[in-house]
Amino acid sequence: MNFKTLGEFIIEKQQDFPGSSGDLSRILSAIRLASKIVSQQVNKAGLARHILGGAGTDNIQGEAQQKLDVYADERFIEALNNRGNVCGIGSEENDEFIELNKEGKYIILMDPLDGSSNIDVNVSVGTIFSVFKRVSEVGSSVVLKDFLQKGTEQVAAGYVLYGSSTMMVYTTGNGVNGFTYDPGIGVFFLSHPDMLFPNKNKIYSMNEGNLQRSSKGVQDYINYCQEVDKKTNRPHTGRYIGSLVADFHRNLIKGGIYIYPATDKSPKGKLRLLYECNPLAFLTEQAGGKASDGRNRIMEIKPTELHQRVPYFVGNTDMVEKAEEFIAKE
Ligand code: AHM
Ligand code: MG
Repeated sequence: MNFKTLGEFIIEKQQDFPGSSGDLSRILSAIRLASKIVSQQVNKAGLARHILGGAGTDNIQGEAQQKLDVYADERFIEALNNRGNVCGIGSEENDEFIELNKEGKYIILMDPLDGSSNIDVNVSVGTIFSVFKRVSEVGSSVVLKDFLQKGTEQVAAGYVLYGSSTMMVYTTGNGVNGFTYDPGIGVFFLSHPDMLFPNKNKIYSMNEGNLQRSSKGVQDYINYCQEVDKKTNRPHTGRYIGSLVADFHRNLIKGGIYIYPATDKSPKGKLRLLYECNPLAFLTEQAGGKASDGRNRIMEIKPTELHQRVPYFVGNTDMVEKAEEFIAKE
């Protein structure tokens, strides 16, 4: 077993940049702390009835019921606010961005609990986060353009997967590293150093219930995944949990592509560019993969609104390029 902890790893990496303010390290530590608190709640969700189901009602003791995604949102905001170096947070849970410390240099974009509809059925969920430097002046109020930066400007991104183990996987632009949580002692250990998509085109993940509602290119690509061809090791294996972090994490380890295309019901796709697609795109590129909207690199899309949606194709480079080929032909 590797006994390097996430805390040690963060400090070690900070030392690679002499003179660094340590702000980014403090942000990563805040995320680590909030994720431990959320992990504990996720694990007892089946017992703690007040965190299941819909928010907005009172429980039997007259306490306001709180959905776990609202709970997670609050814990991450509190933890990040406490470090004092974050000036604003955009979250999938909040309509508007939130201003924190005017003196802070960093912006956070996050989906505090992605796939939360899976909580009630005991399926893995995740937190996704992305860190940017503000573009407005330090000391002033944050403005929308601080949040609407291209994914290429990310300084760090990652996810926490609350699965059979809790894991935190992140990048600061120097590769991807994964840490597994030991709840007995409350510590994340480096378990997956230097993660890369394996050179195996193995899995495709899409909600195939949407196939008839998708474009011809997507339909043709899924047909291609299902075709029998010994030479290219097809058919690919179909796996879809419906929880983005879990689907993404499995594909990162085993090799695969995750697709959420535009459909006639959701013409811009379902997933959010800022909270879900950009952070996983940064991780993907750092792990040797590719992230696209079917035609363009995700990280080069200039966002125009906070909750913008985008079609998403992410995973092994070969597989994403093959999907793009079919889309280019439609
Ligand atoms: P959410 O942010 O409201 O939780 O929605 C995102 C989730 C992803 O985790 C998952 O991949 C996708 O929605 C599943 O959508 P669908 O049920 O349409 O397949
Ligand atoms: Mg989400």
